[in-house]
Amino acid sequence: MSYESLILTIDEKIATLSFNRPKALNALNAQLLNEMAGALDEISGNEDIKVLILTGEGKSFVAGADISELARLNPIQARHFAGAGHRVMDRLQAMSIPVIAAVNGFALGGGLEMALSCDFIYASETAKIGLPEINLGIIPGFGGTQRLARLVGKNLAKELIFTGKMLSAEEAERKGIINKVVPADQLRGEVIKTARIMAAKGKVALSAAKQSINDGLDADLATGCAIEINAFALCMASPDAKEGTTAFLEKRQPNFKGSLKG
Ligand code: CO8
Repeated sequence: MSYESLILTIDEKIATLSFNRPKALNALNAQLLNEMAGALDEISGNEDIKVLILTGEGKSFVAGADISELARLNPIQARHFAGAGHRVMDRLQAMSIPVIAAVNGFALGGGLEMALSCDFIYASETAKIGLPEINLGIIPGFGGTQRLARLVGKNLAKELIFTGKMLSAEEAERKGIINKVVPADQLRGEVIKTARIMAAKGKVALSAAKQSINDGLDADLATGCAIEINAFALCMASPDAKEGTTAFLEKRQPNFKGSLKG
């Protein structure tokens, strides 16, 4: 499929989806969200893809929802738009493969909410993140009040959302929002290095680990551990468990070929 507001490239089991509205700092409009839903379908349907990277063209990751569109919405339309955004964020979070946000510049409002829906964030030293919706008289509407509070705790989330202030990448790293900060010209290389490490693992195990962590965090510890036990058993049903343990015993590198499609 071809997209207007996105660029999708696939290279050695790693897909990169790049937001491509650089003149509007990749602001999320209805068309981009629609295309995103289609692109996530395309990526999910491609069994060869083992890792997804999200990034942005130009000096921004995503500077938020498109304010010129937002300004025209009545409450019913706003509900639809927020719903469409939530569906994309939920979809990203539920992808069976790891998703890395490579934040190359501004990740504000809906842009930070997009990054928070990924599995983790790497960023360039020049990146700036925040939830500045309060400055527009609104609140985060694509999951920010929920995902940021779950990631950093309610008090820091409240401070960031109530003030709308931007954090530098280094500050966000110190606060546990970003995993790694690198010079801008090294961001792509660092993200690819980590993506390649993960792409060499078994798809079933990656998916089971992701689902256990995500589902377990929304549950009490006993339920989370029960989720893990079942996910572990599922891994043993995959040929990858046999391959991984055999490769170790034979002192060779494993070659994982397990599929989520059975
Ligand atoms: N929407 C639309 N256009 C934007 C946006 C945006 N979010 N951000 C930047 N642009 C446009 C600018 O209008 C400008 O366009 P033009 O060249 O035609 O004037 C162009 O991008 C370049 O921007 P700037 O000239 O402002 O660039 P600067 O480097 O000076 O500033 C900033 C960069 C600081 C990022 C600044 O552009 C800014 O503050 N942008 C808005 C950030 C923001 O408030 N984001 C939150 C948006 S609201 C949101 O995300 C809600 C999500 C939930 C929605 C729920 C649905 C109901």
